[in-house]
Amino acid sequence: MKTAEKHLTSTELMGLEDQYGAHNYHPLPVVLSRGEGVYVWDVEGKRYYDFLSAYSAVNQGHCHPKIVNALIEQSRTLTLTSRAFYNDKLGPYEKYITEYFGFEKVLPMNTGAEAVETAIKICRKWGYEKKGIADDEAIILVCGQNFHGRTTTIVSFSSDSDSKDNFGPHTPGFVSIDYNNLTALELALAHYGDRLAGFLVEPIQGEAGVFVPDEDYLPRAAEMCRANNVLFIADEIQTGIARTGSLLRVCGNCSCEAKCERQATYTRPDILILGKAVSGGVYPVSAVLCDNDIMDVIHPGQHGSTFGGNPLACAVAVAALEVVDEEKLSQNARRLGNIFRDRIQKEIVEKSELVTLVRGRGLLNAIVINDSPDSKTAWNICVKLAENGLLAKPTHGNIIRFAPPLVMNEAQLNECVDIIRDTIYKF
Ligand code: IF1
Repeated sequence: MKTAEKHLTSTELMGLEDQYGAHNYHPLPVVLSRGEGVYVWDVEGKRYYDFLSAYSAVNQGHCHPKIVNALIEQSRTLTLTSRAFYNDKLGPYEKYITEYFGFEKVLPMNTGAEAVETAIKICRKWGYEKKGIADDEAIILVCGQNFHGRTTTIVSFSSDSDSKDNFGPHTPGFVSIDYNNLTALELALAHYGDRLAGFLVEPIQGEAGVFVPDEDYLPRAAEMCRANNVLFIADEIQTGIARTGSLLRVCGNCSCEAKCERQATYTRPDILILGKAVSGGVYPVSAVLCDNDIMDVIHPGQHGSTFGGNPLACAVAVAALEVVDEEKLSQNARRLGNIFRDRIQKEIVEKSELVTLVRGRGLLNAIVINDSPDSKTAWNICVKLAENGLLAKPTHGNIIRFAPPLVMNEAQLNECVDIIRDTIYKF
Protein backbone atom coordinates (compact mmCIF):
# COMPACT_ATOMS: atom_id res chain seq x y z
CA MET A 1 0.00 0.00 0.00
CA LYS A 2 1.32 3.45 -0.89
CA THR A 3 2.46 5.15 2.32
CA ALA A 4 0.51 8.27 1.36
CA GLU A 5 -2.84 6.49 1.77
CA LYS A 6 -2.33 4.63 5.09
CA HIS A 7 -2.83 6.62 8.32
CA LEU A 8 0.74 6.79 9.58
CA THR A 9 1.70 7.31 13.20
CA SER A 10 4.04 10.08 14.37
CA THR A 11 6.84 7.54 14.72
CA GLU A 12 6.35 6.23 11.18
CA LEU A 13 6.22 9.77 9.79
CA MET A 14 9.39 10.82 11.64
CA GLY A 15 11.01 7.66 10.22
CA LEU A 16 10.12 8.69 6.67
CA GLU A 17 11.68 12.13 7.13
CA ASP A 18 14.77 10.53 8.63
CA GLN A 19 15.19 8.02 5.84
CA TYR A 20 14.26 10.12 2.80
CA GLY A 21 14.89 13.74 3.88
CA ALA A 22 18.12 15.69 4.29
CA HIS A 23 19.05 16.00 7.94
CA ASN A 24 19.23 19.79 7.93
CA TYR A 25 16.93 20.15 10.93
CA HIS A 26 16.56 18.63 14.38
CA PRO A 27 12.83 19.08 15.06
CA LEU A 28 11.10 18.50 18.37
CA PRO A 29 9.52 14.98 18.25
CA VAL A 30 6.05 16.32 17.34
CA VAL A 31 4.33 15.57 14.00
CA LEU A 32 1.74 18.19 13.14
CA SER A 33 -1.16 17.56 10.81
CA ARG A 34 -3.58 20.46 11.37
CA GLY A 35 -3.52 24.13 12.33
CA GLU A 36 -6.24 26.62 13.17
CA GLY A 37 -5.66 30.05 14.73
CA VAL A 38 -3.42 29.68 17.79
CA TYR A 39 -3.71 25.88 17.81
CA VAL A 40 -2.00 23.01 16.03
CA TRP A 41 -2.75 19.28 16.34
CA ASP A 42 -0.42 16.30 15.98
CA VAL A 43 -1.32 13.16 14.02
CA GLU A 44 -2.56 11.48 17.20
CA GLY A 45 -5.01 14.34 17.70
CA LYS A 46 -3.24 16.08 20.61
CA ARG A 47 -3.80 19.86 20.58
CA TYR A 48 -1.04 22.38 21.26
CA TYR A 49 -0.76 26.12 21.58
CA ASP A 50 1.72 27.15 18.87
CA PHE A 51 4.27 29.44 20.57
CA LEU A 52 6.62 29.56 17.58
CA SER A 53 4.22 30.61 14.78
CA ALA A 54 6.56 29.14 12.16
CA TYR A 55 9.16 31.72 13.27
CA SER A 56 6.64 34.59 13.00
CA ALA A 57 5.24 33.60 9.62
CA VAL A 58 1.72 32.82 10.90
CA ASN A 59 1.14 36.07 12.83
CA GLN A 60 -2.45 36.00 11.57
CA GLY A 61 -2.97 32.49 13.02
CA HIS A 62 -2.90 29.14 11.24
CA CYS A 63 -5.07 28.80 8.12
CA HIS A 64 -6.77 32.17 8.53
CA PRO A 65 -10.06 31.79 6.57
CA LYS A 66 -9.77 35.12 4.76
CA ILE A 67 -6.22 34.35 3.57
CA VAL A 68 -6.96 30.72 2.67
CA ASN A 69 -10.04 31.81 0.71
CA ALA A 70 -7.95 34.35 -1.20
CA LEU A 71 -5.54 31.51 -2.06
CA ILE A 72 -8.37 29.18 -3.14
CA GLU A 73 -10.15 31.79 -5.27
CA GLN A 74 -7.00 32.94 -7.07
CA SER A 75 -5.67 29.40 -7.49
CA ARG A 76 -8.79 28.59 -9.53
CA THR A 77 -8.17 31.57 -11.82
CA LEU A 78 -4.48 32.22 -12.49
CA THR A 79 -1.50 31.16 -10.39
CA LEU A 80 1.62 32.08 -12.35
CA THR A 81 2.38 33.99 -15.55
CA SER A 82 6.08 34.80 -15.01
CA ARG A 83 6.97 38.49 -15.46
CA ALA A 84 7.29 38.01 -19.21
CA PHE A 85 3.77 39.44 -19.23
CA TYR A 86 1.76 41.73 -16.98
CA ASN A 87 -0.99 40.29 -14.78
CA ASP A 88 -4.07 41.85 -13.22
CA LYS A 89 -3.03 41.29 -9.60
CA LEU A 90 0.54 42.65 -9.44
CA GLY A 91 -0.10 46.38 -10.02
CA PRO A 92 -2.92 46.61 -7.45
CA TYR A 93 -0.78 44.64 -4.94
CA GLU A 94 2.22 46.90 -5.52
CA LYS A 95 0.06 49.99 -4.97
CA TYR A 96 -1.47 48.44 -1.84
CA ILE A 97 1.76 47.35 -0.15
CA THR A 98 3.77 50.50 -0.98
CA GLU A 99 0.99 52.72 0.45
CA TYR A 100 0.56 50.33 3.41
CA PHE A 101 4.22 50.79 4.46
CA GLY A 102 4.82 54.29 3.04
CA PHE A 103 7.35 53.70 0.25
CA GLU A 104 7.30 54.56 -3.46
CA LYS A 105 8.32 51.20 -4.93
CA VAL A 106 8.39 47.45 -4.16
CA LEU A 107 10.36 44.60 -5.72
CA PRO A 108 8.38 41.38 -5.08
CA MET A 109 10.21 38.16 -4.24
CA ASN A 110 9.33 34.87 -2.52
CA THR A 111 11.50 33.89 0.46
CA GLY A 112 13.14 36.09 3.05
CA ALA A 113 16.65 35.21 1.93
CA GLU A 114 15.79 36.15 -1.65
CA ALA A 115 14.56 39.53 -0.41
CA VAL A 116 17.74 40.06 1.60
CA GLU A 117 19.83 39.12 -1.47
CA THR A 118 17.72 41.54 -3.53
CA ALA A 119 18.32 44.34 -1.02
CA ILE A 120 22.07 43.64 -1.09
CA LYS A 121 22.11 43.83 -4.91
CA ILE A 122 20.08 47.08 -4.96
CA CYS A 123 22.31 48.58 -2.26
CA ARG A 124 25.53 47.67 -4.06
CA LYS A 125 24.25 48.97 -7.41
CA TRP A 126 23.13 52.20 -5.73
CA GLY A 127 26.63 52.45 -4.21
CA TYR A 128 28.31 52.26 -7.60
CA GLU A 129 25.87 54.26 -9.71
CA LYS A 130 24.66 56.91 -7.23
CA LYS A 131 27.34 57.19 -4.56
CA GLY A 132 30.25 56.64 -6.96
CA ILE A 133 31.99 53.80 -5.12
CA ALA A 134 34.82 52.30 -7.18
CA ASP A 135 33.90 49.09 -9.03
CA ASP A 136 33.73 45.98 -6.83
CA GLU A 137 34.81 48.04 -3.78
CA ALA A 138 31.37 48.41 -2.13
CA ILE A 139 31.12 47.37 1.52
CA ILE A 140 27.91 46.66 3.46
CA LEU A 141 28.05 46.75 7.26
CA VAL A 142 26.35 43.89 9.11
CA CYS A 143 26.05 43.01 12.81
CA GLY A 144 27.62 40.20 14.81
CA GLN A 145 25.10 37.45 15.71
CA ASN A 146 23.00 38.37 12.68
CA PHE A 147 20.57 36.07 10.95
CA HIS A 148 19.43 37.08 7.47
CA GLY A 149 18.95 33.70 5.77
CA ARG A 150 20.96 30.81 4.41
CA THR A 151 22.12 31.56 0.88
CA THR A 152 25.85 31.43 0.13
CA THR A 153 26.30 35.21 0.19
CA ILE A 154 24.22 35.69 3.36
CA VAL A 155 26.09 33.01 5.32
CA SER A 156 29.33 34.66 4.14
CA PHE A 157 28.68 37.39 6.72
CA SER A 158 27.21 35.17 9.43
CA SER A 159 29.05 34.91 12.74
CA ASP A 160 27.57 31.46 13.40
CA SER A 161 29.98 28.67 12.48
CA ASP A 162 27.20 26.14 11.80
CA SER A 163 25.70 28.51 9.24
CA LYS A 164 29.02 29.48 7.67
CA ASP A 165 31.72 26.79 7.94
CA ASN A 166 32.57 24.79 4.83
CA PHE A 167 30.30 26.80 2.60
CA GLY A 168 33.19 28.92 1.27
CA PRO A 169 34.67 30.64 -0.56
CA HIS A 170 32.67 33.41 1.08
CA THR A 171 31.33 36.46 -0.71
CA PRO A 172 33.52 39.52 0.05
CA GLY A 173 32.29 43.06 0.68
CA PHE A 174 30.83 42.74 4.17
CA VAL A 175 32.19 44.11 7.47
CA SER A 176 30.69 42.93 10.74
CA ILE A 177 30.31 45.28 13.74
CA ASP A 178 28.90 44.76 17.23
CA TYR A 179 25.12 45.00 17.44
CA ASN A 180 23.61 47.77 19.58
CA ASN A 181 26.95 49.61 19.62
CA LEU A 182 26.86 53.11 18.12
CA THR A 183 30.58 53.63 18.68
CA ALA A 184 31.34 50.55 16.57
CA LEU A 185 29.12 51.98 13.83
CA GLU A 186 30.74 55.41 14.11
CA LEU A 187 34.24 53.92 13.78
CA ALA A 188 33.23 51.80 10.78
CA LEU A 189 31.59 54.79 9.07
CA ALA A 190 34.77 56.81 9.61
CA HIS A 191 37.10 54.03 8.54
CA TYR A 192 35.28 52.72 5.44
CA GLY A 193 33.24 55.84 4.64
CA ASP A 194 33.52 56.25 0.89
CA ARG A 195 33.28 52.51 0.24
CA LEU A 196 30.19 52.01 2.41
CA ALA A 197 26.98 51.37 0.47
CA GLY A 198 24.73 50.22 3.30
CA PHE A 199 24.13 49.04 6.87
CA LEU A 200 21.97 45.87 7.10
CA VAL A 201 20.42 45.33 10.54
CA GLU A 202 17.65 43.40 12.32
CA PRO A 203 15.61 45.80 14.51
CA ILE A 204 15.56 42.98 17.10
CA GLN A 205 17.97 40.08 16.64
CA GLY A 206 15.60 37.11 16.59
CA GLU A 207 17.74 34.04 16.13
CA ALA A 208 20.49 35.43 18.34
CA GLY A 209 17.98 35.14 21.18
CA VAL A 210 15.54 38.07 20.85
CA PHE A 211 18.13 40.77 21.58
CA VAL A 212 16.31 44.12 21.89
CA PRO A 213 18.75 46.99 21.30
CA ASP A 214 18.68 50.25 23.30
CA GLU A 215 15.69 52.42 22.36
CA ASP A 216 17.92 55.02 20.65
CA TYR A 217 20.04 52.50 18.70
CA LEU A 218 18.00 52.30 15.51
CA PRO A 219 17.10 56.02 15.25
CA ARG A 220 20.70 57.11 15.94
CA ALA A 221 22.13 54.46 13.59
CA ALA A 222 19.80 55.64 10.82
CA GLU A 223 20.83 59.27 11.41
CA MET A 224 24.54 58.36 11.29
CA CYS A 225 24.05 56.38 8.08
CA ARG A 226 22.18 59.25 6.49
CA ALA A 227 24.91 61.70 7.51
CA ASN A 228 27.46 59.45 5.76
CA ASN A 229 25.41 58.72 2.64
CA VAL A 230 25.05 55.04 3.63
CA LEU A 231 21.72 53.21 3.08
CA PHE A 232 19.96 52.09 6.28
CA ILE A 233 18.51 48.64 5.49
CA ALA A 234 16.02 47.15 7.99
CA ASP A 235 15.45 43.40 7.85
CA GLU A 236 11.93 43.15 9.33
CA ILE A 237 11.29 39.65 8.03
CA GLN A 238 10.82 38.38 11.59
CA THR A 239 10.06 41.59 13.52
CA GLY A 240 7.64 43.11 11.02
CA ILE A 241 3.91 42.72 10.34
CA ALA A 242 2.78 43.63 13.88
CA ARG A 243 4.90 41.01 15.67
CA THR A 244 6.61 43.43 18.07
CA GLY A 245 3.51 45.52 18.91
CA SER A 246 3.70 47.96 15.99
CA LEU A 247 3.32 47.45 12.26
CA LEU A 248 7.11 47.57 11.96
CA ARG A 249 9.64 47.41 14.79
CA VAL A 250 11.28 50.54 13.37
CA CYS A 251 7.91 52.26 13.83
CA GLY A 252 8.91 52.47 17.48
CA ASN A 253 5.90 53.39 19.60
CA CYS A 254 3.47 53.75 16.75
CA SER A 255 0.39 51.79 17.80
CA CYS A 256 -1.02 51.88 14.28
CA GLU A 257 -3.88 54.23 15.14
CA ALA A 258 -1.90 56.95 13.31
CA LYS A 259 -0.06 54.58 10.97
CA CYS A 260 -0.05 56.93 8.00
CA GLU A 261 1.08 59.97 10.00
CA ARG A 262 3.99 57.94 11.41
CA GLN A 263 4.87 58.63 15.03
CA ALA A 264 7.88 60.77 15.89
CA THR A 265 9.76 57.64 16.93
CA TYR A 266 9.49 56.09 13.47
CA THR A 267 12.94 55.35 12.01
CA ARG A 268 12.21 55.18 8.31
CA PRO A 269 14.71 52.79 6.63
CA ASP A 270 16.07 53.54 3.15
CA ILE A 271 15.34 49.91 2.26
CA LEU A 272 12.73 47.80 4.09
CA ILE A 273 12.83 44.01 3.80
CA LEU A 274 9.69 41.97 4.56
CA GLY A 275 8.81 38.27 4.42
CA LYS A 276 7.10 35.51 6.45
CA ALA A 277 3.83 37.04 7.73
CA VAL A 278 3.39 39.17 4.59
CA SER A 279 1.47 36.06 3.48
CA GLY A 280 0.27 34.84 6.87
CA GLY A 281 2.24 31.64 6.32
CA VAL A 282 -0.05 30.53 3.50
CA TYR A 283 2.40 31.04 0.60
CA PRO A 284 6.02 32.25 0.24
CA VAL A 285 5.89 36.04 -0.23
CA SER A 286 8.66 38.54 0.46
CA ALA A 287 9.20 42.13 -0.57
CA VAL A 288 11.85 44.85 -0.78
CA LEU A 289 10.51 48.41 -0.44
CA CYS A 290 12.30 51.70 -1.06
CA ASP A 291 11.81 55.00 -2.90
CA ASN A 292 12.34 55.77 -6.58
CA ASP A 293 15.81 57.29 -6.18
CA ILE A 294 17.08 53.92 -4.91
CA MET A 295 14.86 51.45 -6.80
CA ASP A 296 15.54 53.16 -10.13
CA VAL A 297 19.01 51.61 -10.25
CA ILE A 298 17.31 48.36 -11.31
CA HIS A 299 16.53 48.16 -15.03
CA PRO A 300 14.83 45.42 -17.09
CA GLY A 301 16.82 42.19 -17.14
CA GLN A 302 18.95 43.09 -14.10
CA HIS A 303 17.04 41.16 -11.42
CA GLY A 304 14.01 38.87 -11.17
CA SER A 305 12.51 35.52 -10.20
CA THR A 306 10.10 33.05 -11.79
CA PHE A 307 7.57 33.28 -8.95
CA GLY A 308 8.29 36.83 -7.76
CA GLY A 309 5.06 38.87 -7.82
CA ASN A 310 2.89 36.03 -9.08
CA PRO A 311 -0.92 36.54 -8.99
CA LEU A 312 -1.39 33.96 -6.23
CA ALA A 313 1.21 35.65 -4.01
CA CYS A 314 -0.39 39.04 -4.63
CA ALA A 315 -3.89 37.86 -3.72
CA VAL A 316 -2.68 36.11 -0.57
CA ALA A 317 -0.50 39.02 0.58
CA VAL A 318 -3.29 41.61 0.20
CA ALA A 319 -5.61 39.42 2.29
CA ALA A 320 -2.89 38.80 4.92
CA LEU A 321 -2.10 42.51 5.29
CA GLU A 322 -5.82 43.38 5.48
CA VAL A 323 -6.17 40.95 8.38
CA VAL A 324 -3.37 42.75 10.29
CA ASP A 325 -5.35 46.00 10.02
CA GLU A 326 -8.87 44.63 10.46
CA GLU A 327 -8.01 42.54 13.52
CA LYS A 328 -5.73 45.22 15.06
CA LEU A 329 -2.92 42.71 15.49
CA SER A 330 -0.29 45.32 16.43
CA GLN A 331 -2.39 46.60 19.31
CA ASN A 332 -3.15 43.06 20.44
CA ALA A 333 0.51 42.03 20.26
CA ARG A 334 1.53 45.10 22.27
CA ARG A 335 -1.10 44.56 24.98
CA LEU A 336 -0.64 40.79 25.34
CA GLY A 337 3.15 41.12 25.17
CA ASN A 338 3.12 43.40 28.20
CA ILE A 339 0.95 40.94 30.12
CA PHE A 340 3.23 38.06 29.08
CA ARG A 341 6.51 39.68 30.14
CA ASP A 342 4.98 41.04 33.35
CA ARG A 343 3.66 37.63 34.47
CA ILE A 344 6.80 35.73 33.41
CA GLN A 345 8.94 38.25 35.31
CA LYS A 346 6.85 38.12 38.51
CA GLU A 347 5.88 34.43 38.56
CA ILE A 348 8.96 32.78 37.06
CA VAL A 349 12.08 34.96 36.87
CA GLU A 350 11.64 36.25 40.43
CA LYS A 351 10.58 32.86 41.79
CA SER A 352 12.69 30.27 39.99
CA GLU A 353 16.44 29.64 39.81
CA LEU A 354 15.96 28.10 36.37
CA VAL A 355 15.05 31.26 34.42
CA THR A 356 17.29 34.32 34.66
CA LEU A 357 15.41 36.83 32.50
CA VAL A 358 12.61 37.49 30.05
CA ARG A 359 12.96 39.97 27.17
CA GLY A 360 11.19 41.04 24.02
CA ARG A 361 8.69 43.43 22.48
CA GLY A 362 5.10 42.71 21.60
CA LEU A 363 4.70 38.96 21.12
CA LEU A 364 8.35 38.30 20.20
CA ASN A 365 9.83 37.23 23.52
CA ALA A 366 12.40 34.85 24.98
CA ILE A 367 13.50 33.52 28.34
CA VAL A 368 17.10 32.73 29.25
CA ILE A 369 17.61 29.41 31.05
CA ASN A 370 20.12 29.36 33.90
CA ASP A 371 22.39 26.74 32.32
CA SER A 372 25.19 26.63 29.76
CA PRO A 373 24.26 27.15 26.09
CA ASP A 374 25.70 23.68 25.45
CA SER A 375 23.31 22.04 27.96
CA LYS A 376 20.15 20.25 26.90
CA THR A 377 18.11 22.01 29.58
CA ALA A 378 16.28 24.40 27.27
CA TRP A 379 15.56 21.56 24.85
CA ASN A 380 14.28 19.31 27.65
CA ILE A 381 12.06 22.11 28.95
CA CYS A 382 10.59 22.44 25.44
CA VAL A 383 9.94 18.68 25.36
CA LYS A 384 8.06 19.04 28.66
CA LEU A 385 6.18 22.10 27.36
CA ALA A 386 5.06 19.99 24.39
CA GLU A 387 3.83 17.27 26.75
CA ASN A 388 1.87 20.01 28.52
CA GLY A 389 0.35 21.27 25.27
CA LEU A 390 2.56 24.22 24.26
CA LEU A 391 5.05 24.21 21.39
CA ALA A 392 8.21 26.31 21.63
CA LYS A 393 11.81 25.73 20.62
CA PRO A 394 15.18 26.93 21.90
CA THR A 395 17.12 29.36 19.71
CA HIS A 396 20.77 29.36 20.74
CA GLY A 397 21.35 26.75 23.41
CA ASN A 398 19.82 28.11 26.59
CA ILE A 399 17.32 30.62 25.17
CA ILE A 400 13.69 29.69 24.51
CA ARG A 401 11.77 31.92 22.09
CA PHE A 402 8.03 32.49 22.72
CA ALA A 403 6.14 33.86 19.73
CA PRO A 404 2.45 32.87 19.48
CA PRO A 405 0.16 33.97 16.65
CA LEU A 406 -0.95 37.59 17.18
CA VAL A 407 -4.64 36.59 17.08
CA MET A 408 -4.33 35.07 20.57
CA ASN A 409 -6.77 36.42 23.18
CA GLU A 410 -6.01 37.30 26.79
CA ALA A 411 -7.55 34.15 28.25
CA GLN A 412 -5.49 31.93 25.94
CA LEU A 413 -2.33 33.91 26.75
CA ASN A 414 -2.91 33.54 30.47
CA GLU A 415 -3.49 29.80 30.07
CA CYS A 416 -0.18 29.58 28.18
CA VAL A 417 1.69 31.47 30.88
CA ASP A 418 0.19 29.03 33.40
CA ILE A 419 1.52 26.12 31.31
CA ILE A 420 4.99 27.70 31.07
CA ARG A 421 5.03 28.53 34.79
CA ASP A 422 3.86 25.07 35.90
CA THR A 423 6.30 23.33 33.53
CA ILE A 424 9.24 25.38 34.85
CA TYR A 425 8.22 24.79 38.49
CA LYS A 426 7.92 21.03 37.96
CA PHE A 427 11.15 20.79 35.92
C1 IF1 B 1 15.42 28.35 9.27
C2 IF1 B 1 16.28 31.22 12.29
C3 IF1 B 1 14.42 32.72 12.83
C4 IF1 B 1 14.95 35.85 9.49
C5 IF1 B 1 15.42 37.16 9.24
C6 IF1 B 1 15.81 36.64 6.96
C7 IF1 B 1 15.35 35.35 7.15
C8 IF1 B 1 14.92 34.92 8.42
C9 IF1 B 1 15.46 38.19 10.35
C10 IF1 B 1 15.33 34.40 5.94
C11 IF1 B 1 14.44 33.54 8.60
C12 IF1 B 1 13.86 31.64 9.82
C13 IF1 B 1 14.63 30.68 8.94
C14 IF1 B 1 14.33 29.36 9.53
C15 IF1 B 1 14.18 29.56 11.03
C16 IF1 B 1 13.93 31.04 11.20
C17 IF1 B 1 14.88 31.71 12.09
F1 IF1 B 1 16.19 30.46 13.37
F2 IF1 B 1 16.72 30.57 11.25
F3 IF1 B 1 17.03 32.28 12.52
F4 IF1 B 1 13.25 33.13 12.67
F5 IF1 B 1 15.14 33.29 13.72
N1 IF1 B 1 15.83 37.53 7.99
N2 IF1 B 1 14.32 33.02 9.75
O1 IF1 B 1 14.53 35.49 10.74
O2 IF1 B 1 14.00 34.12 5.56
O3 IF1 B 1 14.65 32.66 3.66
O4 IF1 B 1 13.84 31.64 5.78
O5 IF1 B 1 12.26 32.93 4.34
O6 IF1 B 1 16.31 28.62 8.44
O7 IF1 B 1 15.37 27.34 9.94
P1 IF1 B 1 13.68 32.76 4.79
